[in-house]
Amino acid sequence: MNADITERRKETLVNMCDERARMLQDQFNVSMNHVHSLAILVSTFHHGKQPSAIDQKIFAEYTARTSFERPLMSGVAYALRVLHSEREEFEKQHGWKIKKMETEYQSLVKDDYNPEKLDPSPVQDEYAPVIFSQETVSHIVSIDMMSGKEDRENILRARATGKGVLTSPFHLLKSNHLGVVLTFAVYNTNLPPNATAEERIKATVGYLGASFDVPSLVEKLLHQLASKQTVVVNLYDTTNVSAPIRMYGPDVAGAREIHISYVDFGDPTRKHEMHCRFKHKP
Ligand code: WA2
Repeated sequence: MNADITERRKETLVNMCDERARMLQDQFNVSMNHVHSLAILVSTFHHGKQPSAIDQKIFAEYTARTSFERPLMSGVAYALRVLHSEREEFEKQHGWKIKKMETEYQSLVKDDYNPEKLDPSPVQDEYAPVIFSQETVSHIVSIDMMSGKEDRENILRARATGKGVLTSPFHLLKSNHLGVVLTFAVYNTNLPPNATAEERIKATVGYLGASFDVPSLVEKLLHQLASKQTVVVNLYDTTNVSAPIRMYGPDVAGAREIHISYVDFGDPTRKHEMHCRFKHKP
């Protein structure tokens, strides 16, 4: 009898956790597909048209009006690939300098954060300054995305693979939350699926990226399910099995009776898990 109740309770937890993990995964997947199609939009109407049909105003309007298609993204932006030999001309044309990303966590969350005050990017072989942004992430315009460790790794992996790639969780600019960035490379030709990494790198013209502010967007998603009184949900990046990173939820170290549901965010090099437990003992 008692065993029966325990068994049913366990089954309920499994179902609730799997449902939440699946919802998060599906919303991420549709958001990712839409970011991919934005990369193709920029390729077609910015790089594929002379003169370009996209400027900051059009990009901001289009991305705001289509934000419902990307429920898990807090903002999208486009960074252009600029070689060092092109830097001077690029800066003159845009009327601003390519800036270095400020990665000191404290300076990112302080209230007087102001991209105008950032230092110019030091000399590099190439840069990835943001030229178009959704209004929600306008603070990253003019920043060299290759000057941030996580963004840089994502850019290099995205352009070599042609796939959508995800960073590890890190502190996003102007946010006190952990987040992840999703990046798609934009190429100057329609590359075949079997193109080599060198062919891809050579054809790269820019990077379309989206930021996923994990705590606020997962909270919003789970809120829609009206069962927050019952179940405690945590999301972890478990790419490094011996050092999981808690991306969402309270510190529940040593909690018993948890159920683990796997979440696939579409980048096979990253692993994520949702851990669920009941709030109250039986
Ligand atoms: N977007 C928003 N906030 C951030 C961030 C980012 N990266 N990096 C740190 N905080 C334009 O991959 C190219 C977006 C990077 C794309």
